[in-house]
Formats: sequence, C-alpha cells, structure tokens
Amino acid sequence: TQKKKMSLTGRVILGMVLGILTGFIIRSLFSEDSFVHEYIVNGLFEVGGAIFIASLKMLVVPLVFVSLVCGTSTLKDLSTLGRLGGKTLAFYLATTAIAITLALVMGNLFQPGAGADLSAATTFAAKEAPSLGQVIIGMFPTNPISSMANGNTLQIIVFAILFGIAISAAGEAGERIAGVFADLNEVIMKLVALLMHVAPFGVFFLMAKLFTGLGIDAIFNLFGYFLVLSCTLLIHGLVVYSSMLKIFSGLSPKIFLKKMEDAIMFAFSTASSNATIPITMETATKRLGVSNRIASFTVPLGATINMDGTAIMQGVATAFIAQAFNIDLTMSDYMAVILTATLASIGTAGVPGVGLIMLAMVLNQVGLPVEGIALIMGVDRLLDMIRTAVNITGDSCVTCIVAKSEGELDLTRYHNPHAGEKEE
Ligand code: DAS
Repeated sequence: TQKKKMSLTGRVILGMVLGILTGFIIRSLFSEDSFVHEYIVNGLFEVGGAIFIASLKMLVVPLVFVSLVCGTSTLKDLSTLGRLGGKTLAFYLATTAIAITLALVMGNLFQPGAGADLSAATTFAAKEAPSLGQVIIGMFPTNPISSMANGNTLQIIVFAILFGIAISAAGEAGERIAGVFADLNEVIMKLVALLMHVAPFGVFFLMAKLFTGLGIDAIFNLFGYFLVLSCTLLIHGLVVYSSMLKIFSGLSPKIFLKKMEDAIMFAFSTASSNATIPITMETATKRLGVSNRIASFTVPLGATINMDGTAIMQGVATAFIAQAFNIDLTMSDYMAVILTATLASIGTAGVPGVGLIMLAMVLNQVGLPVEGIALIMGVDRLLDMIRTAVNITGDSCVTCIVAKSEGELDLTRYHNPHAGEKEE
C-alpha cells in the first residue's frame, strides 16, 4: 500500500500539472468562442470539475456524523472518565483554536492570495455571513434530520457529540450501537479512499478549467499558499507543542520529538491519522511511558477529533481564498472561521484528504466560493502529509500532558533513550 499511496500522490500532482498546462495551451491557442472553449472547457472540464466538487461535498454529512459518533462513543462510562475526558477535550480544543488563530494571523500577515484576483474566474456570489451570535445559536439543531438534509455541519457536529456521549452512557444497547457505528465508519472511510482515486481526474478538470481563464501569476500565488501553510504547520508542530509540554508537564520537548520520529514519518507517508493510531499508541506507551489506560482513550479520540494541522490548513486556505477572490472577511467572519474550523477539525476522520472536504464546509459557513478549493487541490496531497504529521504530534503531546497530570506517565521510561526499542 505504501507504493500505491505514493503513486496516488504522484497521480494527483500529475493531474494538477497537466491541468494547468492544458489550461495555458487552450488559453493561448483557442479564442473564447471556439469549439474547444464551448464543448471542452465549458463542457467536459466544467462538468467533470463540478461532479468532483459535488462528490467531495456529498461525503461531509455522513463522514462528520459517523466519525464523530465513533470518536465520542469511545468515552467509556463518563463518570470515572469525566475528569480525564474534560481535560483531554479542553487541551484538544485549546490546541486546535491556537492552531487556527495562528493560521489566520500568518495568512493575513503574508497575504498569499493577494493580487491573484480570481474573482473574474468564477461567478460564485459570496453569501452574507451570519454574525457570531447567530453561528452559536445556529449550532444547536432543532431537527437533526433536517440539519443533515441541509448539510448544516455545525448542527450535525453538536448532535453527533451528544449522541456519542449518550451511546457511551447507554450500557449494552449503547455498546451494540457503537459497534454499528464503528462498521459504518470503516465503510465511509473506504468511500473517502475511493474518492481519492478519482482525485487526479477531478483535479485535472478543475485546474484545466480554472487556468484556461487565468494567467500565469495565479500559480505563483499557489507557491505563496504552500510556503505560508508549511511554515505555519512547522511553527505549530515544533514551537507550540514544545512550549505546551514544558509549561503543562515540565517534560523535555527534545526527548518527545526524538521519540515521535517513527510515528511522524508514518503519518507523513500515509497522510492518515487513523492508520497511524497503532504506531502512535506504541510510541506513547512503550517509548514515552504513558499508561495504556490513558493512551487507549486519548490517542483514538485525538485521531478522530483533534486535527490541529487540518485546522491550520483551513485557516490559511480560507484567508488565501478570500484574498484570491478579493472578498474582505470581517472580524466576526474570522471568529466564525475559528469556531467552524475548530469544530470541523473535530469532525474530520483521520484519513487522507478529508480535511479538504471539511474546508468546503468552512468556506460555506463564511460565504466564500467553494470553487476556490480548485486552486489548492493540486498541492493539497503534499500538504496533507505534513498536516497529518502535525495532527498526530498534537495527539501525543496532549496524551503526555494528561498522563503526567494523572500521575500515569513513567518518567524513567520517558527519559530512557532506548525504551521501547526492539522490546519483545
Ligand atoms: N489526512 C487527515 C489525517 O489523517 C487530515 C486531513 O486530511 O487534513 O489527519
């Protein structure tokens, strides 16, 4: 699967490059009213791209509901794990909110999308974004089925968290339902994986259509996006987590990052937090000395609901797309983005590419053109690998902090550089 995964990465990048080249060739060789523009660009490319975007959006509702119910239903009987659950959730939400705020600051500081002015490239009319008060009130569903029918993901997230908690408190009946949701989760992640296989074609159509209408400068803005996003991910992964470890647990960040190497490489190459769970668990217990009771709760929960790297992508991408389409976001828009992206990153299951699916919801929430996703699709696979490594590093960092605060971290093992190596 390792080779296949890399070839998928290669195929997505190939789709992007061929799409851009095709767009430039058509733009320079054929006039607007030619047959090629009429039937290929506004026909095949438009339809192909629209179908791909629609299939991304199609997954948001089932993916968010099922993966989140799974994540929260792992909270076994709440009373004993109340303190543990509260602490873990508080740290996960705090690190994600820090991540998205950092991303918005960097996105506005370096303005990667400024000057791209792609508003000409699409007819998308930005919706009037709701005020923060409306966003918070609007988070609570009056009818969860209509929330799903209307794709109101914030309401689905709130309902899924409550439903998951009820499952964990419902004894045997809850256990049976939790099993059903675990199987559903498997199936839906398979659906995401299948969709990722057509991503190269979808990216080709989207980029070809987009770059038929655009000049070369839009590409330079893409590099700006890539640079700002990867720098923000590195700052968060290295600086924020190290300071948190130091402040909240007094543990050495150097030892932590050294021992996290394998898990980080695995997350990077698979671009999947879920696939990395066994490695993250192994690292947390055998190498960092966290008790199994803590790690078995915080790691799977983190892989499902703690996505700092993804939230960072959503913050930078939102700023980039707003700049590229010349749409000014107000302060309450940014607050809505922080709230939505923090909650959306909760609903992102840990499989390749789902962060992008959630981005569609964040963009919708603030009335930005979802078509803007086409701009960043091509480089997303690479960035997905980096942000997934950040995601699992955040999960392990909070795992160590919570374990230390519960007196369930074996310090001798933590400081032993060879702990966990080739243990039988
Ligand atoms: N690749 C996802 C993960 O496994 C995150 C994302 O798609 O943003 O964490």
